[in-house]
Amino acid sequence: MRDVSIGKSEYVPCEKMVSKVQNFQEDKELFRYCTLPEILKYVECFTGPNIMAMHTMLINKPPDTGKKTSRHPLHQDLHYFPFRPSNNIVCAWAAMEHIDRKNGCLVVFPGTHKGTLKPHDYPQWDGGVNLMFHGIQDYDKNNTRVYVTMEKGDTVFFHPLLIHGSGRNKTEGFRKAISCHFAASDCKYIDVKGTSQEKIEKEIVDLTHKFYGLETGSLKNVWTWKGRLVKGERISL
Ligand SMILES: O=C(O)CCC(=O)C(=O)O
Repeated sequence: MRDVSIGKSEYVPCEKMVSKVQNFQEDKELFRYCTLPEILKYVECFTGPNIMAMHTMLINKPPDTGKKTSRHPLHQDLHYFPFRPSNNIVCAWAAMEHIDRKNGCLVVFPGTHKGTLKPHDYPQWDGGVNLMFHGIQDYDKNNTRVYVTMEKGDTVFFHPLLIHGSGRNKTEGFRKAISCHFAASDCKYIDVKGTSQEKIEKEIVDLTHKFYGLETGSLKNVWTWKGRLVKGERISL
């Protein structure tokens, strides 16, 4: 993915052009992150012994160009997932360098994982919004915010209903993090038709066709294709 602020410029393969690598399940070295025993021992507390790596990301948040497009709007990751229960899904997000408010750390609303999935849409930001960066409009503005300062290698594990996002990168460097969303392999797929996830289903199905040439037809088929077993037995995902 490229930041929307440089989306139309000529592509030169370098760090500056790639703001995010998604779906690295076929990259041996990057995917090693999702199999590390140091990570899986905590993941297992949420998923139990049968673990699928469902969604992988290497995030290279670029220096903000002044348009504030490096921000990630407040959202709940469950918005993108067609499987449940949410309590058996967890994200492991690891800092690849020192990360604080200057280079756009995670910001989280503690306790919001006990709520429900809220409607998401593209925020109305003047400078533009990155592809698939849906956000929540009706969050409680009085909620406590925690800015998660982290050192290289620090990892946070969080629930897919937790409201979170990240701020602008005000430095000249590229803020790097790696993450994987894990789920218990006996989670069940749900049909998102008629729910607040219907719009993101169409967007993801269309992008999967555009980028990978795959005719998936549903969010369920996208995730069946992306998911990889990392421990135990593959049951229903
Ligand atoms: O790394 C970030 O800045 C936030 C990433 C995130 O929340 C996401 O991709 O869901």
